[in-house]
Amino acid sequence: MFEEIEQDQEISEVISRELARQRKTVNLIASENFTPLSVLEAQGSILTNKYAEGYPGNRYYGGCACVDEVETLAMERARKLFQADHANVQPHSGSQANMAVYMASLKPGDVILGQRLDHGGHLTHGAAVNFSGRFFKAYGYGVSRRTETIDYDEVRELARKYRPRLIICGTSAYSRIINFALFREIADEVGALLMADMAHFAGLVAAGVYPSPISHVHFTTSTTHKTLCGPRGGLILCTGEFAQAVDKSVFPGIQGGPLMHVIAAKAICFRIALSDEFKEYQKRIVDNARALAQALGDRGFRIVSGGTDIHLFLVDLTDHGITGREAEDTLGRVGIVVNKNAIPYDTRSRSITSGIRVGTPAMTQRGMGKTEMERIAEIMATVLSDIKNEEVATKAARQVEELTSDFPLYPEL
Ligand code: DSN
Repeated sequence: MFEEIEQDQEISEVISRELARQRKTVNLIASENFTPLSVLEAQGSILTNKYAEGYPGNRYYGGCACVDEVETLAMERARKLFQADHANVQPHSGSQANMAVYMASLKPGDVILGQRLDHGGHLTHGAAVNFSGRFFKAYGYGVSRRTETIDYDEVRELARKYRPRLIICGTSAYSRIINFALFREIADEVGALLMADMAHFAGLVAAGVYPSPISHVHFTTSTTHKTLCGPRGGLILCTGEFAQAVDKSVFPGIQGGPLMHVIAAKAICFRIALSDEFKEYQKRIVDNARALAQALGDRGFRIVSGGTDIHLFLVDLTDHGITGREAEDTLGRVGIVVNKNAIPYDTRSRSITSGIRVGTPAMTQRGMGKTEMERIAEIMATVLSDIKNEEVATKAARQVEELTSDFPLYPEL
């Protein structure tokens, strides 16, 4: 139809360069992953052409028989995977999943209590710059200065003081297991509803290597592209009593037509996540995170809270006299990709920070194990201990290239 103009050299050239970048770099961004080809194919499929506002069997458009099957499969698989009463697979993102739960359970101006962003929480858990902090009266709990783990006494104290309608647990930069039962006890004491945001560790939950929040909370939200390694998107799980409210909140509350190509890709990812291979993969992610944290610790880097139970950890660079931004830039130049991240009680701004966040889902997906974690730690430590040394950087870049070439990425592409 548009044969001439369809050949978009500019964009295809950039995509090729991005594929080369992904192949050649050590990706330690904790929230990123390499999705299987079957997921990529579904996302690029003709399902993108279909409007399907509504839910299976109850749409506002004709011609929905096939997409109804797709969405029903995705919902069934999500429920089975996480042992949940109800699944809504339509949220376009984790942020929209959270918004939908808030709209289902709160009125504007209601009080919410979530983990502070600068203590490992998430923007949508009540940050002042986010809708969650603007539409609702948000209070934040943090981690203890001594242990750098959630201070449950503070959570209880704040809950008693502010009587939130909704308490939010779940994190994006916190490496320890969350005590969902204790959160529920606190929520029940003050008559609050409880939501867990498992966007980061959903894959670990699916594999049974992290406790499931499902039986403790009223709502669970997630993304599908982090440890779950599916398409970019969101997911809501809830108890039966909130099923209708959540569905109405997603559509027509905050979204229009669902992205059926993405929902198909979510269904594929949930099926993969039910497999034994996936469980093994999730275990290896955590083993690798522990190995990498240990190896960096052995080389003099302070790991926030002293280690990790999950797929990520924070490194405090204060003693090395460098900022998170400098570390991100320096490592980036040698092909190791991380993000600067605030550490608890950070004295630097969010755009500078005193730490970096390090995660292992992506490199574990490429087949790397403990030996490679040692090599990566050695390269990182050498580079970060001498950030201005060009010779060190050149040698490190060569080592990264050698390492990544041993673990081919998307050879079919
Ligand atoms: N941007 C995600 C992360 O990197 O953790 C959270 O939304």
